[in-house]
Amino acid sequence: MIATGVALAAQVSMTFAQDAATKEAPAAEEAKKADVEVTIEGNDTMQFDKKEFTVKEGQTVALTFKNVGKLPKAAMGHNVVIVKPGTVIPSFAMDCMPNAQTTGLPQKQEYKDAVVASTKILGPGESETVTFTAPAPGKYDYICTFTGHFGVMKGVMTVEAK
Ligand SMILES: [Cu+2]
Repeated sequence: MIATGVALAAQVSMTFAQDAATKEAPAAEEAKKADVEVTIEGNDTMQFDKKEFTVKEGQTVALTFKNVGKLPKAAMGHNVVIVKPGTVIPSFAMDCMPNAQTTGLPQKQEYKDAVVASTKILGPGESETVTFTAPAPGKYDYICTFTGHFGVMKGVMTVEAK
């Protein structure tokens, strides 16, 4: 009787575990739930195909970034990092350089705090979707933080009031 009870308990907890796994929706599902979808491409000539986009405060934004280039990631990796208004871009980008092959994110706390949304550094043919809530109205710069790219790979996200 006791043994049966243990077996039953084990079965129940396994079922719960499966339920939890099913609830973790993949990136594509997340994107569908977003209020707005934005896709940006980066290429081998260090260009974003989209230099500006506009969203509304409070919207859920699914941002997909694709590296459509062919050059190896070590030479021509790209990401998208959106930063708060007032961020000094050259200083911010310099602080990201040590992570140019991985996250592309800054080291210093003040710059970490300035990040609104970011993808990791992507190699050729890779893409990533990140979902975030559009912050307060304003103009938000976005750049690629791969070493030396921020000067040309840049754009502006405009957030309008609701
Ligand atoms: Cu880049």
